[in-house]
Amino acid sequence: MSVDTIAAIATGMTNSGIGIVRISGEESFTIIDKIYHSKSGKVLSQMMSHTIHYGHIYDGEQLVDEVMVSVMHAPHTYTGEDTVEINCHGGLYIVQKVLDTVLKYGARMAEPGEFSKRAFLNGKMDLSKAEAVMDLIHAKSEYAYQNSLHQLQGNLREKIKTCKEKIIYEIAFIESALDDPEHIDITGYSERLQEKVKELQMELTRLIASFQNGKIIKEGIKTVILGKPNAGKSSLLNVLLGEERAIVTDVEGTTRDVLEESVTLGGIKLVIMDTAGIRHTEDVVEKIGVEKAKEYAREADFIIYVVDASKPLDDNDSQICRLLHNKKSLVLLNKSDLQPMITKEEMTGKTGSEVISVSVKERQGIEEMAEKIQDMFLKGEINFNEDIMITNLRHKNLLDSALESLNQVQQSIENQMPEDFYSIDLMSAYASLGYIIGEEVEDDLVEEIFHKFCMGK
Ligand SMILES: Nc1nc2c(ncn2[C@@H]2O[C@H](COP(=O)(O)OP(=O)(O)OP(=O)(O)O)[C@@H](O)[C@H]2O)c(=O)[nH]1
Ligand SMILES: [Mg+2]
Repeated sequence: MSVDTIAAIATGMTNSGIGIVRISGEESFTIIDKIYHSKSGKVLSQMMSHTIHYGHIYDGEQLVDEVMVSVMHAPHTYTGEDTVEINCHGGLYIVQKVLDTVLKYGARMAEPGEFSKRAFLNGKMDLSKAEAVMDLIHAKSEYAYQNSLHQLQGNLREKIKTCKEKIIYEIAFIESALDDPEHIDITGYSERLQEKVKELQMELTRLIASFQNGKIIKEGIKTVILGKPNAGKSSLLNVLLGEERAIVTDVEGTTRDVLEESVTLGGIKLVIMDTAGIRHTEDVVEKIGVEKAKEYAREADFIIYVVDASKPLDDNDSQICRLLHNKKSLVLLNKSDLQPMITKEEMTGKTGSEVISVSVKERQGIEEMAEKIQDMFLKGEINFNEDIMITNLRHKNLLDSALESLNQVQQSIENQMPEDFYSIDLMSAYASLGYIIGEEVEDDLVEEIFHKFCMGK
């Protein structure tokens, strides 16, 4: 393991009130002592752990910045190593200057995620926790935030560990029974094992099933707004975003391209796409827009079909209805502030979807829409304190293979195979689960996971 001292900018890459340069490793204090000066002549390496000190950073004779420096001694730090954090003025240029100074006096530039990788390697957190840190940073909705926060507290790890303990107990039993048949009686064992494996299978199946919610919570729902020209699609996008993102006019065919934005609605993230109004047209540019809209609709997780309820339905609507086929969708009967020409029943009949009446212009019905979407996508109530949700594809794949191995165990029991067959598959289920929390993970996987981290984390 490399024990050199690393440094990076831990705050964002924009100008802000303060910026933080983080240093971790054995040389952290040697480096800070060379560049930190205070009027009282403090030497930071002599200071108590978890204290913060006012002073200046110098590169030789040259003043770099006025700073506050946090001093944290190993092992009670994020990385488990000696750590120094320099809080400087938040201009990007200044923060970079401070970092350059730290590098000049002996630190090495950290790779993305290297602080967290060290935390993992020093046993400060397991792999699922490290991944939760990353998810937490990227969380864009309340649900995503809550879920990663709970994963960070280790509830996934606890669950996996319990499953692993149950498995290893059985493996140990089989092995010792085979070693010592005179003292350990194995008759009737396979029935007992069958029950225990069944419980584990149920447990894993539940976790795997949570991935659907988990994925939606983390990545958002790919949502396409469809409708005829002038139905109010772009107006809807703007209302959801709370800003005039898309051009809205009463000219049919205003939107030509696909506009993509993320919004959070009722705690769920929607990656929402406003499209060109669908109609038959000879206009070359508009035609391309209409084709694009259809293409995006085919790839969507969810379609919001906006209908101008003040106008009768026509052939173009029939075309849109065909695009809704086999898709999760919601129909908005828009412009409910005007005289209606279409009823809810009519639309339900045509689309088989839920229909709600709204007026985007007067912001009526948007709440109801948010609630509907939540009902449609999140199965049941989510209780973050009790439920564990899988949001990470790597975890899901490993759970799948653990479950597959347990299915094999059941198969072997049914086929009345000898006991040592059971332990082979139990062992691979055990290993798959271990990979989730980062036991027995090859170095390159660790490398790959931590590379997804931000700089300075
Ligand atoms: N009365 C009324 N007018 C609305 C409502 N929603 C949108 N409009 C108006 O309908 C017109 C068209 O709105 P847009 O949002 O541009 O419609 P669009 O579906 O994006 O149209 P294209 O981009 O041309 O496909 C604008 O004049 C809006 O102000 C509503 O709820 N009530
Ligand atoms: Mg539009």
